[in-house]
Amino acid sequence: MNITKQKILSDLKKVAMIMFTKEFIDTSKEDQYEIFATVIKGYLSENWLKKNENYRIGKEKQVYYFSLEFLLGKMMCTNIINLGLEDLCMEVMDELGLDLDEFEKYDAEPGLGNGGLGRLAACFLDSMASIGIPGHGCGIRYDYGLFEQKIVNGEQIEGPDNWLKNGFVWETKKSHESQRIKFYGEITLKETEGYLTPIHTGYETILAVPYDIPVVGYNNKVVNNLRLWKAQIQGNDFDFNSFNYGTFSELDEQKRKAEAISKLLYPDDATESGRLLRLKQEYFFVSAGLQSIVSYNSKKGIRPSKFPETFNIQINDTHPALCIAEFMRILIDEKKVYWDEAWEITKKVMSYTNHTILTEAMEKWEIDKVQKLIPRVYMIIEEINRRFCNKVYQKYDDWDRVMEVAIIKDRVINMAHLAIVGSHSINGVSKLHTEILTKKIFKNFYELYPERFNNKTNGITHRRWLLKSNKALTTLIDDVIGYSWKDDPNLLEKLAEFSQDRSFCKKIEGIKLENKKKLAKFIWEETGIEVDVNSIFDTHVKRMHGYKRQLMNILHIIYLYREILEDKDFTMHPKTFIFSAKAAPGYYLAKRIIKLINSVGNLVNDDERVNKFIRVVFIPNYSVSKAQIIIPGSDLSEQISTAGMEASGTSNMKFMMNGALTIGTLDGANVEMKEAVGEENIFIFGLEYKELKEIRKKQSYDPIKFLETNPKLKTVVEMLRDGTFGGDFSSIYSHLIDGDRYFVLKDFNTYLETHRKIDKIYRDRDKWNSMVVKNIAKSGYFSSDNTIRKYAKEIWGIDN
Ligand code: 26Y
Repeated sequence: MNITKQKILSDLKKVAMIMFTKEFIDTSKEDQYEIFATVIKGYLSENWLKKNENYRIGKEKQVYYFSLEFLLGKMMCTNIINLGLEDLCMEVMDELGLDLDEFEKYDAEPGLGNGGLGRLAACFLDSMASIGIPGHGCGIRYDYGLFEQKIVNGEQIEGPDNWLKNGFVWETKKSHESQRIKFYGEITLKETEGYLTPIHTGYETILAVPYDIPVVGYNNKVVNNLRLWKAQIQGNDFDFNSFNYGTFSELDEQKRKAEAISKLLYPDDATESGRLLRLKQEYFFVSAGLQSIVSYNSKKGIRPSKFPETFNIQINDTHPALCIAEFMRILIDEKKVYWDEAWEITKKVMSYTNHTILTEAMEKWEIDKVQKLIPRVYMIIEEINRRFCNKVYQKYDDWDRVMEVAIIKDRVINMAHLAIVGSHSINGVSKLHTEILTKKIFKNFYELYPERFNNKTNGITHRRWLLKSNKALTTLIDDVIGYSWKDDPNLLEKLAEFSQDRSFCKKIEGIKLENKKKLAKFIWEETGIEVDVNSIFDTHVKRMHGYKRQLMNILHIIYLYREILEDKDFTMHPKTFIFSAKAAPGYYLAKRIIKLINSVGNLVNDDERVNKFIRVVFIPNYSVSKAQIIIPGSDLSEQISTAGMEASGTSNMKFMMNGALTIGTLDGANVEMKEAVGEENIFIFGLEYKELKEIRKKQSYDPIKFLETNPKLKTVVEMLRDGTFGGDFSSIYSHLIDGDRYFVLKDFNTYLETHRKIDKIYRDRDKWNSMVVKNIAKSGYFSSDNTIRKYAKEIWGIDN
């Protein structure tokens, strides 16, 4: 299809007529957005259909990325960029006197994820399409995404994220491909023709209705699919024959119950609460996805034995780990495959990615719940466990060892164990994280199956995080090294030779300043706080969690506050501390830290003696679209997690790509960032994983004793309970004193020193700029295209 300016203009006219029986220019802004987005959707649909047809022929091996979360962010602009229509759309907008940025405000934002894991899934979809791998997402179409955060009196208040309220242009409902999901009931086994056939009675059926979202590849005509399932009552239309008020209200109740499954995203990112509705969600989308994949392949005449050559399923953390058992159920019960063969097929098809080592985030389900909700699947899990335990026993002749790896123990199913036993590949998301998995968390499994474990360091898509969110930088890079880096971000390396080129560095500095101005304006609009664009924008954005140590950052700010007030000769380059973070609604400490940040902010920002040096802002309701403004406008990226606790981190890579320098611990992918840029171009501090391990082993960390030798820090900590900040922060105080597993105080001094060093270097702007350029140059390594190529080659057996 040849798309020209004229064509777009005439399509806008046509679609306006069809949708609103009006001339385009006579419609409202919101309607104009909808018309425009619909026209764009029309342009990608041809390739979407074509790609689907290609897939139907069964030529290429398919990948299905199963994830409970896809944190997509707005899609209009990235679709335009990937379709190669950016310049043309700009021209059209100019001609019509309109503004794309204004249109973008109306673009719904699917925030269907908590944080890193969900955003990674979205980056992976973009990369799979862009490098031409037939990879599709499978998830849930939540009516409500991650809660909307309001800050009232400095505290987080959660509200619903009704992202679908004005509809979602990019999705297409595919009712005819709905699947039936069975919950509850009883199983009896009957032997017929040599098979043990389970008879399932008394079950409830929920209908899973798919909504497809196109995933557009970059300039390559590929459009993959993200399929999100919505839960509905079966036979959505009421049966009017049996209509009477009694059954009507019963039906109403049933409808409400059924739809509850896809009603909302659970807002916990690291504490597993074992809620039944979440288990329902997990089985719901796993079963819907697998049934549709299998029925589709069966229709094409592909036998189960060929499944491993036809498709792979990547399990995003354990949330979809029921895939293992559900796939076995389909193979054995529906496709009549014998257990042993089914098991081999399952292992070849499935692979599992682990995203966290925090014990409280490890999914465990009580067998009573699972047995009741999905009785047949439970039987299969039990059988998988029985066979596996027997094998391990044969190998070690030691039941203690067996119990260490058992899938079921103490009447609880360990989902990670199920995922490992049923997969041919288990990967961590950074070098350090994978090392911790093999040496510690899954040590016993690593001994059993060393060949299954591998590392795949995370990545980010430069299309959203640079092309879309930092146009000025994109254009400058084009001018200096040409365009090819857009297809191959590794070529950003070419920028390294300009790191000593003063005029280039000044241009980089100028772009940063412009982005800081945009961010300053945004901060003003969001918070009413005025910030100085010549100050260092020091940014800490991510979920609020103890291990991410926002607390260390705010303690540092309190420390500076005191120094400024007490030391007449105090001086520093002014700094603006920027925070944005949502806390899980039930995570008390995290919520208190939000309150503390806001309270300290009030004190600091209102005090003229202090605010000439430092200011503190908390931007409410962090989201992908906000990150796209905050990250390009930042100078310094805070990646200060307790070593060993952040599996990878991905915002660290986004900041790097946008020319912010990193202050960070040797944790997650920071380790590899340091390797890539060299230790002189990143500010690394703090205790290392192995050192912390020693301290834990010897139990040699005593915060109270530690504070005795650090009087200044002690005063800062005391301020948490002396009323300085208005509220009661004694819970934070107690947390720090009672053995704090995140070692905030222990790392404080080196953190402070590192900030001092940063202050010095920033004053030598040429040096700073040159470090920035080196970071941008090395950031291509962290492109998710690289990551996905490795998944494809080493896990999915696809050579691209
Ligand atoms: C079980 C449930 C409560 C749960 C829900 C969400 C548990 C964990 C999560 C999310 C985990 C997560 O986002 N992990 C992050 O994954 C990123 C992508 O791999 C990593 O970069 C990041 O370090 C890790 O914390």
